[in-house]
Amino acid sequence: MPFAAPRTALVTGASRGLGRHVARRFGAAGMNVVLCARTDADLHAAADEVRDAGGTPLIHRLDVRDRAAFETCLARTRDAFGGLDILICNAGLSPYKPLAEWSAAEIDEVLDVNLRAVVHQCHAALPDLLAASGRETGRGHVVIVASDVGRRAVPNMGPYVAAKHGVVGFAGSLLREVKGRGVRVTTLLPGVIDTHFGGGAEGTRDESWALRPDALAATVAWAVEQPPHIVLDEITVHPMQQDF
Ligand code: NJP
Repeated sequence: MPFAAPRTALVTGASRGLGRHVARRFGAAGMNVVLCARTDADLHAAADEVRDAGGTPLIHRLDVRDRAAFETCLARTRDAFGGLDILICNAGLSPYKPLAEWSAAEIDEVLDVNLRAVVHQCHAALPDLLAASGRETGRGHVVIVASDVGRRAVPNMGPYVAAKHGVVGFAGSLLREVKGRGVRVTTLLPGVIDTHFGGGAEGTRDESWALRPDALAATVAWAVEQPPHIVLDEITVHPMQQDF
């Protein structure tokens, strides 16, 4: 354990899928975990899991597209835990269909959730993360859950591919800007994950071609447990059978 415990982590998209597994992992590490998403019942179930694992949960229901709501969440986090150490920008979504079939509202939602919200979250949380690293180098840490389609193109997900390429570029820029001040930025580029993404249900995809979200959450936990002088800047993870 390279850091004085407990640290405080904020996880977006914590109601289900990868974010919920990350929240539970952080709970098991004794962290304070702020859980953000829109679905109240799922957030409460996720918070129970964090508590059962040994962490201290705080629920903040929000739409990640709402900057003011995110700032309120940061203020509550400071009040409850004295600051923020780890920001996990994980919330994401996309339809899968030819561009001609996307509505204008769907295009905006996908760009806003997967790219615009991430930039705003990092901007809003940066003072807290810099303060954390001012206390202890490497304590302030952002993990951005991008996608392998942030590096390559696939059809039928044009706005999502654009957003994920954008977020990969943003994360690289932010890392180079803040690492001199002790803040780490890690970008995760996963392949297909067995979650609810795209309308599926967790546990329904064959593990030979879909990553188990608990295994990927362990990778996120591994990144934030690195010694303070190491940053895992980009991590690409694929199931062996995925065509990549
Ligand atoms: O998906 P899913 P994953 N405001 O659907 C939340 C990336 N990725 O865990 O608000 C706030 O199980 C939603 O919460 P709710 C992907 O792009 C995935 O797989 O309650 N929250 C839920 O908690 C994403 O960045 C695959 O509906 C919002 C969560 O996001 C990350 O992995 C492949 C929201 C989504 O849970 C986690 O996605 C890949 C909003 N407006 C990258 N909109 C894959 N699964 O195959 C959504 O390369 N959420």
